[in-house]
Formats: sequence, C-alpha cells, structure tokens
Amino acid sequence: MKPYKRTTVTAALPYANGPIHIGHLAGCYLPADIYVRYLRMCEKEVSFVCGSDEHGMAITMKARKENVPPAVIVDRYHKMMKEALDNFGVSFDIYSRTSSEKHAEVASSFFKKLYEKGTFEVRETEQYYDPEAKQFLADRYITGDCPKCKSADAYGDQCEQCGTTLSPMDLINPKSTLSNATPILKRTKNWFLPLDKLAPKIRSYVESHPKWKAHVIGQCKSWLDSGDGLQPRSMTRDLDWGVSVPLKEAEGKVLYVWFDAPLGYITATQELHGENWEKWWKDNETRLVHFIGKDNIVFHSIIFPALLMEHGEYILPEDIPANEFLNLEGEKLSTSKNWAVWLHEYLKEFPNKQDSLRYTLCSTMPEAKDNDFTWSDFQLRNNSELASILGNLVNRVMVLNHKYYDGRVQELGNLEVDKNLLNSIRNQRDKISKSLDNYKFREGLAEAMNLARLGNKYLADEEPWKKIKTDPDRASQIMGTATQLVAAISGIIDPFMPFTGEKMRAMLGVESIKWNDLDGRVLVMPGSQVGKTELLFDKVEDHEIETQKAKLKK
Ligand code: B3M
Ligand code: ZN
Repeated sequence: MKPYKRTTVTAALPYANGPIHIGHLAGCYLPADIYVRYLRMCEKEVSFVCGSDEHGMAITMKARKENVPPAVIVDRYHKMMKEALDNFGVSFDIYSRTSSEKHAEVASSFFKKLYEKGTFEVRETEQYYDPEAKQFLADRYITGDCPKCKSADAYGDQCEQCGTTLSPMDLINPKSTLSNATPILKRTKNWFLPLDKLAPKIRSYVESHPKWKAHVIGQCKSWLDSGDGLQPRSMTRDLDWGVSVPLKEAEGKVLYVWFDAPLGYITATQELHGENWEKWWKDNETRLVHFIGKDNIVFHSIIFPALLMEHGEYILPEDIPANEFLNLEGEKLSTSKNWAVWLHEYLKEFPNKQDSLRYTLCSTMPEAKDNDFTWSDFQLRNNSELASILGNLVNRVMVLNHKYYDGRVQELGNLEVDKNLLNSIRNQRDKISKSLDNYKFREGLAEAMNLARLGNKYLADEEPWKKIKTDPDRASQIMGTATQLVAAISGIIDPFMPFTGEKMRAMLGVESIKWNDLDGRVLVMPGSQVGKTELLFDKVEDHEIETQKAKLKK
C-alpha cells in the first residue's frame, strides 16, 4: 500500500426525511466512527466529514405527505439526526447539510466545470408531465398498473408487488399522484453523464482496487458487465427542490440528487478547513475512504469517481468499505412499517447505555452479509459479555485496590505470568490494528474483549484475595499488574466504546491514551490514587426486553 499522509473519511449523508435507526448506525456511522477514533489514537491526520442529504425524492415526498415545504422537513430532521449521532458518540469533525448556500455554490461550480469541459451530453427526451399540477413527474410520482403482474398502484420506477424494476412508460393507465390527472408526454432537455463512454476508465479504476470487499466488487462488476453496459445517466432533473442548474437554458431544473449529494462531502470539508481544504481532496498523499451501506455502492464506486475523474483535479476513493444490511428480529428494517429501533427512543429507554448498543451492533455488524439484531441478543451481550467479562474485571480491580490499599496503585510484578499478561496487551493491540486496517470491526472488538478475558483469568489464577493473607507482597504485585491491564483496556476499547473507555480512565485517573502506548508500559503511576468505583454496565432485565419486543409488534 502506498504511504499516505492523511485520510479523508466520509460517512454517507443520511436523507433528512426521518430519524436515525440502528440500521444506519450499524451499516455506516459506527464503523466509520470506530475507524476514525482508531486513526486519531494512532495520531494519524484525519478528517471525518458528514452531513444531511436534504434534496431528492425522499424529502419532497415526505413534505407532500405532511403538506409543508421541504425546508420544514429538512430543518426538523437535520437537527434530530445530528443530535442522535452526536449522542451516540459518532465523532464527526463536521456535520453539515446540503441545503446550504455554500453547498449550492460548490455543487454548481463543479457542474459548470464539467459543462465547460464538454463532459455532458444534452439529450431531449419525452417525460411524463402533469398538466394540472403543471410539472414534470419524477418516477415515484406516477402510479399505474404493473405490466408484468397487473397489480394496481405500481410506481414509475418499481412494482412493489412483484419487485420488477420499471420505467414510467411501462405503466398501464398511468396517473399522477400529485393531481390524479393522466400525465401527458412532453419534451424536455437534460444533461447526461455519458457513463457508456467513460466505462473503460471506470473499469480500470475498479480493477485497480482488488482488495475492496467482495460484495463491493461484485456490484461494480454486475453494473459494468450487465447486458447493455453502463448507460448515460441524467445529472439534471425537472424539479423545483434542489440545487438550480447553473445554466440559462436550464431554468426550472435542478441537479440530480446523486450529483450534488457526494459533493456534500467536499462542501463539509471546505467548511471544516476553510482555505486549507484542498489537500484533503486534491493531494495524492491523501487517502479517501467512504463508509456507506450497500444500497449506495454504485454511486460511490462508479458515478462519483466518474465525476471526479472528469473534473480532473480530485483524488479518487481508495476504499469503500460498504456494509450489507442489518435486519431486526428476522425482518427487514422499515421506516414506513415502523419496524425499527430509533436511536433517540433507545436513549430514552436505556439512558447512558450507548456503549451497550455500540457493542451489540459492532458484534453483529453486517460486514460481509446481512445480519440480524434481536433484543435477546442485545440482552445476552450486555449481561454475559459486557457486565460479566469487562465490567466484572474492572469492578474487581477497583474494589480490591480500595479494600487492600486505600485506592493506592501498587508496583507491578515481574514474574513470568505478569510479563505474559502485560505482553498480551501489545499482542492484542497488534491484532486489533490488523483487523481495523482491514475494516474487520467484529474481529477487532472480539480481540479487545479477549484481553479482558485474559485479565479475569489472571486474577482467578493468581488469587490476590488469598495471597493478601499468605503473601501480601505478591498480592500487591498482582494488583499492580492487573491495574495496568485495566488502564490498557480502557484505551484498547476506546474506538468501539468511547463512553466506557472514558469512564474507566476517569476512575483510574488516567488522561488520554495513544495507540502506541498500548504495549504493556506503565499507564497509571504506581503510588497514585484511583478514584471512586463506578458501575460500568448494569444488567438488562427480562421485562425490559419484553417491553421492546412488544413495542415492535404495535
Ligand atoms: N442520502 C442515500 C441514503 O441515505 C443517500 C446517501 C448520500 S451519500 C452521498 O441511503
Ligand atoms: Zn408487478
């Protein structure tokens, strides 16, 4: 791998049409956050950018449903999403939004550059137009009978009954959902990105990244190798919500949401770094990494790189560690069916238990295939892993330090067992680095927990509670060693469970820990005083789980 000076990490901009649920967190924001926290602990230069995606059909449909302007919707959900992500410790350097003035400037000047280079092909096509509402109709705004299964109310882009992908012209008896009028065909001009012509360049870009996850490469290949190959795609739309197309002859048109949304990453970087932003996007020594869910793969691996290539000044995405989907109790998450666990509701019902959810979601992260979140698994992981393994170790060490030594940290031992324990800190750290460098978050977390298991085994074998009577010097060494281990664990779990890491360090009186420090060295000074013992994880009771399950069924 090429040596890099810095990393620009992006997490998909969530549509501002609803609150954030566990699927978003597990799919994209949690892995991105773990990765960035790890890089920061390694003292790597990193910028972590995100923001709300405030254009597109997702927003205008929601606005129509509520009969309010789109701006009302995006203001509401932008605030909610930003708060929820922040409350779960997702540590963006900036969380921006795409309805800003600034973003309109960034997106239109990018469009203009491509326009002036002659990238786009102007095409006149016939599109459905609602003569009563006097506007062109996006595919989702047209319903009709499915040509395949004949069921009513298929959408212009898909029949939800039989799953067939459609185009609006396929529908039998099309109707506009805006006015119920029968749409008419009207000619309109749009600006297309000629993906067909760019295909060879895109193919060689994709092929130069053989280490991408198999399912990411798989999706790219299936687009590139599909019957007709890549097709030109319109970068403009006849709509009124979005960034206006910056051309006189395009009045009343806006940029396609998938044109402007990824540019939102650039806008956010500009807001974050001011005039020093360019090195984060235009320097070959910068590595660009996009965390996304699998439904966004083609946009990040084909369309956005094509736009960046055409522009010419930008680096291209180096890694796209997309996740698959998380299901809930065996069924697909669904906002409309309210089959979800919403972050803001979770936090009301399980206050201060962010890390229990982070832990469960990381342990079951859909890294290579779809995975399932269940409430009983959440309970089991909280009670039998977090509380019994990690919580128990920390609690024992704190309690014994207070009981035997009034909270004073003891010198460490140097018997073989002690050295082995301290050496295992470096070993585990190196294993975790390898996992995280390869976006294997589940594996990394498992190794972090293994270090806590080693700590419990050490105490069980060495039995300081017996030796305190028979061999007090040895008991003191055991406790000194175990205390260093606990300090190291507070650092090693930090990317995964930052709230817990911080609580542990507060108890021990340790400030921040760098990844480099996790090599068995002394992290908490012998002779210093540890603080009060706090309970890290309390048990989740059966009735709490029953309540959550019952709530889903409502
Ligand atoms: N808003 C899609 C989504 O939320 C879209 C991602 C944009 S990333 C530039 O699934
Ligand atoms: Zn159908």
